[in-house]
Amino acid sequence: MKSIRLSELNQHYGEEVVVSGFVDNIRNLQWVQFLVLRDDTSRVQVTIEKSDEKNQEIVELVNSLTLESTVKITGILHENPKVKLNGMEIIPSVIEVTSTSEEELPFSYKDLTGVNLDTRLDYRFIDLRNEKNNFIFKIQSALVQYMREYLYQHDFMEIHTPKLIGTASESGSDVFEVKYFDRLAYLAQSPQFYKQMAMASGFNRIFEVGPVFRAENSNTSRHATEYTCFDVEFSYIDSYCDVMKLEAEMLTYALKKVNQIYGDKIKDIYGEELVVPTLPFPVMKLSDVYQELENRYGYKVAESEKDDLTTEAERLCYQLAKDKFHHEFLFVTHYPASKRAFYHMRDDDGVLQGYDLLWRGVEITTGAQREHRYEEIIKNAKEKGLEKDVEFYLEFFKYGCPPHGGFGLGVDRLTMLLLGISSIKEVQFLFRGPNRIEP
Ligand code: AMO
Repeated sequence: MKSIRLSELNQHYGEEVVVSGFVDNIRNLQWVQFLVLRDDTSRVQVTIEKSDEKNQEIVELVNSLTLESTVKITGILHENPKVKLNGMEIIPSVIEVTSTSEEELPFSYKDLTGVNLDTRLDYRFIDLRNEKNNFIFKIQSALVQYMREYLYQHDFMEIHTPKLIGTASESGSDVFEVKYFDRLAYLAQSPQFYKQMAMASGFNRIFEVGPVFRAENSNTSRHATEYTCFDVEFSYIDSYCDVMKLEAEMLTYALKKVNQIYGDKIKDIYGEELVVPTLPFPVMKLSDVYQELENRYGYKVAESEKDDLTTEAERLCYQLAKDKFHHEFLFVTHYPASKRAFYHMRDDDGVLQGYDLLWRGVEITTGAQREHRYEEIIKNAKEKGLEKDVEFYLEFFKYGCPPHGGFGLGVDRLTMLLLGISSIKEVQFLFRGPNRIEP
């Protein structure tokens, strides 16, 4: 017999069932033993009458069983309203130990107060047994599932681009080198060039969800050296506004779905209200953002810093978005071209055709219409002194390439903001940062 998932037990009252999971708790009383079994979906009580002759073997086994061992249990499932845990219990006929846990865990994962984050990350597999931590990944999975679903519905296809690359993809400085036989290779900082290559290949509408690598020595709460990027690229757009529109619609679709399924749980477990955004998302020019931040909140920065959003300005943008637009998202446009990647298109007046998207005061996306005209892209690359490094990329534009654009959305940051978790370390399955590449 196959094990039944614990959340599905309520369809099997009165039947013999087989269940498998971790030993979550044992209460050994004078006349009875209660064992609580846990799988990834729920928990169930297993009740063993000590006085029953035929239970002697099971009683002895439970006497020596350690918490967090795994077991497979066969028994009859009874509906029993007196049992606090889901109103049911299993009366076992067989308990088979499938793995034995050591008695002392490195820490008690059920109550993590006071447990050092580094210790938790060292034993992440224990830390993730905590219900709240485990749940992060269910929600992240749903979020990505529904973003994908939106794109599939709009005729996008998923591609997989290489992560081992011969030349640095965006800028030389933030790239990890790897030894590649008798030469050097690099870990891709972004699928940027390859998603644009897909446009030159006539693919028209693509996306990719994959790892990207950044050799940034920054120890902030929202930077990792490896993270998951949700990258989208599509052709025959008229302007970067088409890109912003698609992204806003995709996010709204996914957040609405996640809210339907998990909204209450997110509020219960993380205390965070999921506000499904309204369309369209508000848009502001960078210079107007600084003007409003000064007018409304007295926030001033030196002119020389106004070519990008400072971390504090980003943070204040949450307040601004709420006060001005009753929204949590804000698109910021009109960044100076000098500060942005060479592949972003500029209009005839040199205005950059790209944007950042902020949610709850944190940048989650960079997007743009790309420069697809061969002469122009060469000019832009030369201006940044990159024409040699990106020679292979420039070829993509020589033989016809549709106008196109796209964006890259940080999945880890998105998860963090959705659940109101303050550090990226807690939402990555395994955090990677300047001081951590283990386990
Ligand atoms: P960008 O470099 O802005 O753009 O990255 C896109 C998004 O990825 C997230 N992000 C990070 N998340 C965690 N740790 C980091 N170190 C980190 N760096 C960035 C952010 C960011 O908005 N090629 C362009 C995208 C495009 O134009 O399509 C790019 O990679 O959420």
